Amino acid sequence: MQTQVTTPKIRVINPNTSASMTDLIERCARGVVAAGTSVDAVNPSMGPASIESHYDEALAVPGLLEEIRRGDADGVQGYVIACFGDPGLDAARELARGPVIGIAEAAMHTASFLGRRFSVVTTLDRTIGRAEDLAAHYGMARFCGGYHACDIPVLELESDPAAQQRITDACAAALESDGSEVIVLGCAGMADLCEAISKQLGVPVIDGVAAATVLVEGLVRLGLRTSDRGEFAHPLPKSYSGALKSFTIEP
Ligand code: 5HY
Repeated sequence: MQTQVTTPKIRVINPNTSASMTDLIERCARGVVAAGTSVDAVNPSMGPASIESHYDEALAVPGLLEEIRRGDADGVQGYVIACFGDPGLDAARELARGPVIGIAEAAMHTASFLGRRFSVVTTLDRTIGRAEDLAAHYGMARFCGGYHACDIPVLELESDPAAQQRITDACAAALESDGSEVIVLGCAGMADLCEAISKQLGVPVIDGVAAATVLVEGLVRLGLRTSDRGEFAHPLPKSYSGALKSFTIEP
């Protein structure tokens, strides 16, 4: 029997530095947790404005890890990494005291419970390789019928008045071409669209922010956290130098 935690304190980290996207993510996360769960969303002060390349992703990780350290100091019990590339997920698991879930892994696992096959609809074509690699890494590739881009850069999701329609059209085309039954939205910036698209297309549409938030809430309620044994044990004491000096792991 696990210890039940009655008031989970969850933090959703948007690893890009777009404060308006963080607000959207926080609204969506708050909309799905149980009464009594505290959830907030933050973004690092350093790093890329959006994440849509391997370069962006690598440079988003130090800021993300800084937020994990800050969260642990604030008494946060569980974390969501709210970017569909799940950047820094393994490192965050080593560092954080509580469980950490990425939105891609949460969305893909959730979709696999709801149909034989899901389709991923993401922003730019160049991010598809990362989604494919993650699906393979998570053992989810066999559930995935295809990966599709709607050709809208991350930061234009908010400003392009045609974005919702274009994403909906891409989802409809994906269901058709893949013979799939479920849609996974491939960007945290699409978090507010899943209900409308689901209503319009008549299939489950998964937003990873909502899925990861309720999954981590469940783990915290169960008193479960990342195992300290083996691969995800706390990083070994080590000094870091130069711009990364503050990342030194003290003995
Ligand atoms: C995301 N980029 O969820 C990803 C998604 C993408 O800044 N937040 C970002 O487009 O690959």
